[in-house]
Amino acid sequence: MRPFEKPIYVTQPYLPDRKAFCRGLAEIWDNRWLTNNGPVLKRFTGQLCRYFDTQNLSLFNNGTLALQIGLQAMGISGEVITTPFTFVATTHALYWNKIRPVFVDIEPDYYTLDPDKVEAAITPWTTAILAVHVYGYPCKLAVLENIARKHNLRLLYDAAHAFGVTVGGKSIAHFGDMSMFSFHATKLFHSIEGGMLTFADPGLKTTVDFLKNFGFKNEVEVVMPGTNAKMNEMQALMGEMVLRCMPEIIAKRRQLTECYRRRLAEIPGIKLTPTLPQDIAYNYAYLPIEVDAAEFGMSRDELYQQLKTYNVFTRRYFYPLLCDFACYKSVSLTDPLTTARRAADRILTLPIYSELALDDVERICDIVKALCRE
Ligand code: T4K
Repeated sequence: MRPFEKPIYVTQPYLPDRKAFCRGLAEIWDNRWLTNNGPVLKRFTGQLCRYFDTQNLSLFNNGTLALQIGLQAMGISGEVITTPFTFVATTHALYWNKIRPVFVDIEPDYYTLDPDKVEAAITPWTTAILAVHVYGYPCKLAVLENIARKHNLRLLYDAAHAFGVTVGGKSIAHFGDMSMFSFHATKLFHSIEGGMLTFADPGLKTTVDFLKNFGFKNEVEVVMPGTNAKMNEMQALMGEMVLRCMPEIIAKRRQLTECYRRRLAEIPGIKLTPTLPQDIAYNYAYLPIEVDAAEFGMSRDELYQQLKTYNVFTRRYFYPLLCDFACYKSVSLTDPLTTARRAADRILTLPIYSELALDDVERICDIVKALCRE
């Protein structure tokens, strides 16, 4: 097998037509309005309100600050039950709010928070659950909702990966008290950098909007110690141009995913996630596979290294577990996190992005197959 001529990364940002983007830039030049709630941002916000069928949303310069501000706006404190199997920003957002993360295990099919473990981890200090729709796979929404209601906890979702996902025909943004979406360049939907909060309580809008703009109510009144987390006009322009292409982006990713799943199913030691329930419209954000070293004949880490020699740059999202990072090692664990550890040691996320050719996917699968030493 020959290596790829050019590197194949785990992802590449979708780029809209350059001429069309330049026309949009010309409009920004003409406006001479670059940030601070400019006309493009207002237009983009309106488009997202229609896309998500809600007025209860606010845009940010990135997802991490959106989550930090969301937690602050909701007044979350004490302990929050969360997953260790996610990107580090999920827990950072808790820490920046002086909230103690309580890591509990994930379920083995889609790697989202295990509701059975959540209930056991509730203490008198627990105020909320922060679950992650990891890889865009919806959490166990109804069960988490019931637990949250029963114990009077707030329910927040890190939906960084879940743009475009619907459950029962309803956007994933409509579940729980609040959801955060990341619009980072590596996401299937992006605005270069960016983020969004959606929330059930319309009363939160004023607070989150104050918090992202220094707490300014008007030129002379600052009503809370806010920060600067505003989305600018260039980000909003990229966002609105990518938004128009979402149906094609998702359709292409679906095609690539189907090809991967068909080809990888025949390789011993490669485990794919189960087919999603019918009521979920997935966004094909990531392509995680589990590598069983004994069956495949090579560990996940060996496969990751071997693929690099073919110019294929996969990622071990999410390894190490957050609780194993130096800055979170002191967090005491009450759960052995068995499934999360297993996932962190075995999962590899394969390249997926809309410009990836089907032939390239076939070739990546050929390489994986050739590396298998069952
Ligand atoms: N919660 C969750 C669950 C998240 O996954 C994230 C972010 C957040 C919260 C926080 O949201 P943001 O504040 O970021 O909006 C990337 C992203 O930077 C990060 O946004 C993302 N999750 C995370 C899963 O992945 P890295 O360190 O893996 O990115 P990097 O630079 O290694 O990029 C990955 C690959 O993408 C590169 O190998 C090449 C390709 N790439 C990347 C960029 C930036 C390009 O081809 N072009 C590009 O412009 O974190």
